[in-house]
Amino acid sequence: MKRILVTGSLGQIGSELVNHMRKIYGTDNVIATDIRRPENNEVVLGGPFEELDVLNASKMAEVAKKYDVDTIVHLAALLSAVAEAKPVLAWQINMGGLFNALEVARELNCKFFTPSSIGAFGESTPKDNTPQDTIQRPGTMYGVTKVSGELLCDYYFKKFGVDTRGVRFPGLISYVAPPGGGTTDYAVDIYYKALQEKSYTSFIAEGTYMDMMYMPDALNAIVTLLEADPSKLKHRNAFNITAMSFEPSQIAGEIKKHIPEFKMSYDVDPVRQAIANSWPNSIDCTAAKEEWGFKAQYDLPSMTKDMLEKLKIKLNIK
Ligand code: AKB
Repeated sequence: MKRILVTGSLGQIGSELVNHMRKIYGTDNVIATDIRRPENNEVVLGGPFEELDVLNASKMAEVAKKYDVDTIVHLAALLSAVAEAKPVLAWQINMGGLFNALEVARELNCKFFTPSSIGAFGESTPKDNTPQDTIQRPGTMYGVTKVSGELLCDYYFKKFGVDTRGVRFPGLISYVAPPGGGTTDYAVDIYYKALQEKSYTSFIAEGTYMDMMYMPDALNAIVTLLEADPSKLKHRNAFNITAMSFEPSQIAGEIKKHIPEFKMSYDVDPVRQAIANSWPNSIDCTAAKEEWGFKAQYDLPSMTKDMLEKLKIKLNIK
């Protein structure tokens, strides 16, 4: 990879991936794009940045040509809860943006990465140790766009030879940028509230298991998969990956080890709870391990320790 175009660079993943890739591939070789251009933002100021709405196909092609990119990381998408509230917009952005990005990749012969999600599974999917290849009949618009996206990326690989690769991300936890509109967001919010208020009201019910991953492991996974030897990839779109599976009282228990006065209560949001109920409890990532050496470093205790340390600094809490 010489030059990488990233869409949705100011979202939860992009805010960290762009800096991570700029360190690996060189500042000028990672072109960050987003629909907005905030002032005093590290991603905007730290290297090449272009304002880009992913629904503007000609502008996307123009930017890709201007920088002579050979890789596209397409991140711009609506998350599950927002997509359920705005299903038409979610279809337009998640599918329209992906289609435009794939077309640019086809025209310019680019390597391509886009994330799928545990949201690509549904009620009829086996819940525990969910296999790589299994039933995918999601009941949410987010899930519909994620399964369709996986199929579209496979199609572009088979039909046009575009080197498409993807993972099914679990809930991603980070202290840099908030996720904004997902079902797994409680597992990020809880750390902020634990430090700021010593209490948290969870919108996800006790006993609801979902897969999760700390952002450093997610960033490594993207780069490792993009660098993987294509001859080893039996699957492409998209690999199950996970680092841990927990339910709300377990993350609360882990936080209590650092903040003993921390209190957890519940006020369940029926929409997000229904989405969570339709997702796996835990997924099997054997294919990712075998085909490109996926490995996660962080578990719940080590992630919690790091999150609390980093957030204390960010929030200026003594
Ligand atoms: C969401 O909750 O929507 C995302 C996801 C698991 O895809 N974090």
